[in-house]
Amino acid sequence: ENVPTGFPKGFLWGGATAANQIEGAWNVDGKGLTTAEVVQKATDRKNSLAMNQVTQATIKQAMADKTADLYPKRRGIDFYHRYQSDIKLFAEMGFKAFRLSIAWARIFPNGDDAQPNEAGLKFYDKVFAECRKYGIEPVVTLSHYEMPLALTVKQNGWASRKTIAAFTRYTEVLFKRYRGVVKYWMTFNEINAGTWGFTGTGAVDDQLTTNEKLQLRYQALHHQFVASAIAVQQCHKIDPQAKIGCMLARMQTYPNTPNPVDVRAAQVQDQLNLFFTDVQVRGEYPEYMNRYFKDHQIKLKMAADDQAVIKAGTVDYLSFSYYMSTVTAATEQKAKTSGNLGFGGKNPYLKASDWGWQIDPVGLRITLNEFWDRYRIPLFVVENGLGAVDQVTADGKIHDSYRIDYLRQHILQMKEAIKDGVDLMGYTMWGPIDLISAGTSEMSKRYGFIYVDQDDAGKGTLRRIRKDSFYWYQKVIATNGEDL
Ligand code: P53
Repeated sequence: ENVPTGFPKGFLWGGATAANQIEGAWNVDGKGLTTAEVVQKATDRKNSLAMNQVTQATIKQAMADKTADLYPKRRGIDFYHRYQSDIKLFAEMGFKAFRLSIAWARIFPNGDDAQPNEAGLKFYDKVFAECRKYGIEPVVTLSHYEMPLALTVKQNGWASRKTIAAFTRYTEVLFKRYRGVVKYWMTFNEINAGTWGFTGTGAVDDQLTTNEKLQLRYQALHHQFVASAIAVQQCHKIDPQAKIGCMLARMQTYPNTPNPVDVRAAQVQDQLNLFFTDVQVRGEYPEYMNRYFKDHQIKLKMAADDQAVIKAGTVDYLSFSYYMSTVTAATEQKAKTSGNLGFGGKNPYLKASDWGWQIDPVGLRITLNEFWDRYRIPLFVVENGLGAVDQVTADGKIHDSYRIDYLRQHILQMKEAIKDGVDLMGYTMWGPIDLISAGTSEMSKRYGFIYVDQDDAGKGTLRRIRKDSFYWYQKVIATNGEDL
């Protein structure tokens, strides 16, 4: 009788987005340019990292360009002007939660301005009020794959320790302004993406060797850990009712064969992923990373009290994205996935999306169980979904049964995990409304329940259309996950 039967009451069903992928309005109301807005659309759908690893030279070029033509994250889907009708559509689906991020550069255009930009704050005031109107809980990411570009130009973003102070000034403004308004926060989106060289870390590598890049990125990440821990403490102090989490891109991996050397390789791969939550949940650098740092000639510079700060700033809940799983082998695998991130081997038991992301619903149950065993704090799936090409049919509709299948399978496995005893707070699927892809900056990689009429070149009416999955998710929420 101690086995739960399904999703708990108050489960946070909803959807997740990021400022730079939806807002547009990149140069209005005092907003500064962000690191996301200097990234061009990927020329190769299956290699997104290349585009996201910008250099000081590509930044210069982008800054000289005052149009959004080549930079899709400058235009988004015009949420900035359409937030009322978009949130209304979320409410129509019955959303209990809407995850969004605040664009740091709307609040501090240069990152280190003397005063916050009131017009930027006003925008989020309105968005949160709109959510509240429908009883939708805003779940807010403080920094989602972007930061004020000026900080990157001036001090190479998170590579500089000075960025900690800039960030914590920003977060203090937010916690004070939204005390009692925002109950759920998270610090850095997919903090581990810092090792992939995503611009979100702000770290720009021109001609560095592999180990030099790792050195720079892990140092930048150390600064982010400290900044995150300070933000956690600020949040608790300013609004004791609020909860604040970390956010990991979970990369569930399996050994390529039962050969112990493969099993060990998978374990190491897993540690490199769990390192981030180990620091942010347990409040300590794990020993296994000392060895990794030594092997890669990485030497982290830490201030005397950094470790104490990290220890005092552990998170209230663990949120993560889950899209796929990978396979790890001790020796270089021949069968690579064609995934756009280029990591991990092919799993013969799984199918992949058109972007090479291997679809693995059971992996979500495994991940949830592992997290719960390891950390024993509430878990929150804040991203999961299928990027696919959608067709508008002659009847003006979008019959996205493949998306419904993907989501249904994953929700079923979450339910199993809850029955396994996992404490799961909610599920905000990724991209409830079509948006600009983080990895490739394509519009045609669509995740939404709501179709947006815009193509990769930015052409289209921006009209919103409910897909089949819209009505399906509405029913899922109405039945608290019973009718799938
Ligand atoms: P896109 C890679 C692997 C896992 C999550 O991604 C990732 C990425 C980035 O490509 O990013 C998260 O748009 C991210 C979102 C992003 C979403 O997953 O590349 O937090 O901003 O849009 C999906 O298909």
